[in-house]
Amino acid sequence: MALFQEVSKQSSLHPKPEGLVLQYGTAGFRTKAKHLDHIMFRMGLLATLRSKQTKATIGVMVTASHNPEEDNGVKLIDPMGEMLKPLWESYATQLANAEQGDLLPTLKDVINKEAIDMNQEANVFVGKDTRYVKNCSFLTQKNYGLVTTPQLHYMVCCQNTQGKYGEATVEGYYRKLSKAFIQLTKNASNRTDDQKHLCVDGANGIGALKVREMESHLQRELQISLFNDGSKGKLNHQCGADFVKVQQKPPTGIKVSPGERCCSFDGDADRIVYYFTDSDGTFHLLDGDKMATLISTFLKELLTQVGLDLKIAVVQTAYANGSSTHYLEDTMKVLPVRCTKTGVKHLHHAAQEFDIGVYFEANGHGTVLFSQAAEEKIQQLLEDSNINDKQKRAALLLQNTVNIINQTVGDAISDMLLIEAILAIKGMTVQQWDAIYRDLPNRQLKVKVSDRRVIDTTDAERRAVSPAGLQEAIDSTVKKYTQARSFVRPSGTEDVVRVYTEADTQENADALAHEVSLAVF
Ligand code: NG1
Ligand code: ZN
Repeated sequence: MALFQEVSKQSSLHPKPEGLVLQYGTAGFRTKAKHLDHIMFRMGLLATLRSKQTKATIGVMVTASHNPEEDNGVKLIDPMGEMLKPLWESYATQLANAEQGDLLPTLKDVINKEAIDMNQEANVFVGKDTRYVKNCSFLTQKNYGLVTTPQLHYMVCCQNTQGKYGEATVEGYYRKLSKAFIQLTKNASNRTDDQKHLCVDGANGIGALKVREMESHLQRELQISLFNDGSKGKLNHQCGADFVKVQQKPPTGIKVSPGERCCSFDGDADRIVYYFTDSDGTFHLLDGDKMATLISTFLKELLTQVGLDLKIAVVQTAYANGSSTHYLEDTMKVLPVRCTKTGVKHLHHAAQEFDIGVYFEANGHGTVLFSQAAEEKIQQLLEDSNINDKQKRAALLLQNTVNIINQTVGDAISDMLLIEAILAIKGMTVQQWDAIYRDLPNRQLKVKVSDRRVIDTTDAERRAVSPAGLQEAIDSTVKKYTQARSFVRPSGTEDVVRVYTEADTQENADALAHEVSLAVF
């Protein structure tokens, strides 16, 4: 078939470096950009097949998120804007690692297994963050150019739901979110300019460009001072959400006064963390756990006000600060609080089991999912002429909250607008939000080992089952400390083992992390 001959010819222009083996991990393929030419080409092919098979639009996002500027990556987005189905992740890995001569048989194998009709039309949306891409030859279909990862997820979902979720354009995205934001903030009385002001660290990435684009839609209800906007600094270097979360300090390149409310995006703007520094110089981080707490509290209060019996839950990972889990389970009683493996797809999946599922990784990646039934009940309530004014106001707040949220994936811009709106409506300062509970001091470390895959875990990654003796060593070390907890797991995106610890003091969390690292090594 001429088509296959053409594929074979084109693919030889994008040769796979000999011996290079890559895996489609939690966030697609990610490695040094110079090794990705063949991957980009092959993922273009796979996206086309996935589109033919699902008879829907598929997304291809070129990004390496919070990784250093030299890295790049690519991931596919499934029809509802969600992560690629696991079986197709394995096809992606097979295709990526096929030697030149095996490429066509591997493609044909996927076509046969999935009974793909090759005459079916394919539709692929492509987007990229600000990283340099040497070869764009695979970008043959609808190319959105520079977009944040969540914007592309959003547009894929809009396209496949015939516009029910919104318009499949970046402008449409700004209009939907900003309209909801303006509606929500109308419920906040007498906001001062200080309350409307927010410092944003754009990580020198795509989020900075997109926040600038969006600003005019916000009618000065949010006034942003943008730092690390990409004009000088390097992407993610000493800045961005990952740096702030892991280093527990403000990014470089940001000038703020004590107490000022700040947030940092990551390189592709699907994560966000908040923070401030108080007058004695102490740094306060408000991470994904604090956001999940604020959002779930807000939603629970609204549900109580309207009298809707919807089941709300919070989904976290092992990295969630113990204080947050304790607060949610024991004080707030948002039940249940679920713990899943690291990686958004696991959290997303667990959150889908509830009427309202609030999911956040501690690192600031998260969103809220509303079941169709939940959205319908909110809509019915708004149409109900028997509800009183207070209920009506709460129902409208719920509806606009649904509209401000990007339910396809964690989204720094959408989460920022939601948090800003909640703080405004509740008349809450960032300090009051921070004081809801106090984080246990914690530490995250990376350990380089010769083969990280020898570590296997269970119980949502909270316990190691191999190598033999490792978990026992961790348990006996943890016992020496107060309020302590620790786990280790192989990273899905870097060639390292991650160590996490919590304890009563920072010194103890650090000392425990050091001891556990030695046990891993
Ligand atoms: P790994 O490298 O598997 O720990 C990291 C983050 C995840 C997730 C992915 C995808 C931590 C500890 N891990 O995964 O939460 O965001 O990257 O980007 O933050
Ligand atoms: Zn990211």
